[in-house]
Amino acid sequence: MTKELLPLIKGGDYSQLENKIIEILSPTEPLKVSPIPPTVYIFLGVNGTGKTTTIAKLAHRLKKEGKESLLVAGDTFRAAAGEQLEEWGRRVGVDVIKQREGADPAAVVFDAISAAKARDIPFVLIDTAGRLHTKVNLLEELKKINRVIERQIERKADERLLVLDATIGQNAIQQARVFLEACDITGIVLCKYDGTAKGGAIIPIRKELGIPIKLLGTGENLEDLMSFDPVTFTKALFQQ
Ligand SMILES: Nc1nc2c(ncn2[C@@H]2O[C@H](COP(=O)(O)OP(=O)(O)OP(=O)(O)O)[C@@H](O)[C@H]2O)c(=O)[nH]1
Ligand SMILES: [Mg+2]
Repeated sequence: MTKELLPLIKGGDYSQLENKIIEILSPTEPLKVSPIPPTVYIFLGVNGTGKTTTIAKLAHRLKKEGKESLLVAGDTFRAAAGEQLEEWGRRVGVDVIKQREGADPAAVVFDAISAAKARDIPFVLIDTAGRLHTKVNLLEELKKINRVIERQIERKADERLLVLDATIGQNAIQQARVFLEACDITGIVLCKYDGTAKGGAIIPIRKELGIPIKLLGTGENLEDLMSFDPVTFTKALFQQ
């Protein structure tokens, strides 16, 4: 908890504390859409936070809005990762660009953006391998992927989303710092918000690093994705 909030907690002034937290978490920002297609989103984070599932949910949401997307299996590291994304692609009804296991993820991304341009697909959603924020070589790989994107669309990926698990504790800000440094994160997706964890760890991330929270993952199914609302989120923090 940040220094500013401590006296409010100690004093038991919860309504003021609630307002202060809402203020910290506001304003909300929707996902950016580029006027020059394709709009490119890349999903990053440590292992098992919900990156691949979130991509499927977002593709599903876009499809319901009548917008096509292309999924990119940028996780060439884990054997089953590409198949997992392909399976989601089948369920959502969108195409997946994938190469063999062990391929250079930057090359997969290059192919995918070229394909999206050629086929006029407005959204490209890039999955990446889960990586510990302490592994320098893996962070270097992310930088390379981002350079390829930047060369191909002549701007950075429109959203560089750090996917966090709501159960994350003290470690959250450190993780966010490292990914911010490596990829200039533009937003947070907080997954597994349907469990008991309330995700309070995102407060210092927003306050100290200024990274907005954009989406909440609320389950394992395609419909389980919500836009972030600071008031609802904060009120839930104070409920038993
Ligand atoms: N309850 C719940 N489970 C989720 C949510 N998002 C993802 N999961 C589950 O969490 C597990 C990991 O999700 P993935 O999407 O594979 O996570 P990932 O970040 O791609 O994992 P790696 O590729 O291994 O780094 C799966 O069992 C998902 O079903 C969520 O919002 N709520
Ligand atoms: Mg994954």
